[in-house]
Amino acid sequence: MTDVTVLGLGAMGSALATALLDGGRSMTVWNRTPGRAKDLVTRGAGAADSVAAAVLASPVVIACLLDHSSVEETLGLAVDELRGRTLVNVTTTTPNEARALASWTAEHGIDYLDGAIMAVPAMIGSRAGQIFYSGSRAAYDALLPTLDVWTTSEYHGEDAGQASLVDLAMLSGMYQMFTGFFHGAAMAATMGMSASDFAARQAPFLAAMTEELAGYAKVIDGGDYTVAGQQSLEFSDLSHIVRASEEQGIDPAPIAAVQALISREIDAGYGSEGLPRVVESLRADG
Ligand code: FVH
Repeated sequence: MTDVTVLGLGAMGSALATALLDGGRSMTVWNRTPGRAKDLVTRGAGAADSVAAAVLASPVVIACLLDHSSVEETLGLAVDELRGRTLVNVTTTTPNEARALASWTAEHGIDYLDGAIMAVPAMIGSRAGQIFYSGSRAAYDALLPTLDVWTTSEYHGEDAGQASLVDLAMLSGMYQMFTGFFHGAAMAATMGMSASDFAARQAPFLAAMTEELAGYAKVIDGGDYTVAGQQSLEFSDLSHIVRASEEQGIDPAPIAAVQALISREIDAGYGSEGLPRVVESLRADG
């Protein structure tokens, strides 16, 4: 028997396994395509040639595969062997996919903890990243010393979907920021400005604008978008940015999507209310 089993030795799975070995855990590993365990085996890990054998080797099984379907496919190969064990699934899934796995594992007597990794492989083994967890509180509490080997851990409740929800909500903000930069760089390029020159301007500006988020959050949590001192939706009309993008021959899609949310609230009669009211437009659409 070993302390933990790791299913999946891709870029992230390998980093997680390596950190656990560095942290003194004994380990059994499995990967769909053989041949990815060499370095880990050299360092003392056991390599199983089937999912079932890998699961039987440890009381705790960690799945770091590609997506929900790969997890379902892999776990389906060792349902009986998983019974009575703890499964920590750190594969990226949606909240409902995590909840479906929690239901499935409950039916099969498996203790389930879902994890969402807010880190790249290079950050594993340092305090630079975060991994959010949700699902079995007992499993989280029992495994925390092991989970902390990877990076900082944060528990978000018994609803197995919560960790993924926080993760994907934060990633949504990040990718929309990136897309805003890409759009701005495309506009600036039409005047001959390089993306690097644009980034040198945009990065400090965006960093400064993140100071606004706490104020917007306070209004949203308070639910009163008429609070004085806010930038109104009417003042936030962005149609001139949309037109400027089109005039320069750049697809305005990202900024047009923002303008559509603002226009929806203005058309509904809330033009004098604050910009954060866009949240209500999104909730209405949700
Ligand atoms: N890499 C990153 O920076 C991100 C950071 C945030 C979290 N993600 C998530 O971590 C999961 C694994 O990501 P990864 O980067 O390790 O991905 P790959 O290197 O492509 O490895 C994928 C492993 O999954 C195995 N696999 C794929 N499909 C199946 C399947 N149908 N059955 C069994 N295993 C499968 C694959 O095996 P193989 O291709 O070597 O045979 C790899 O072991 C992921 O959810 C990210 O969103 C990483």
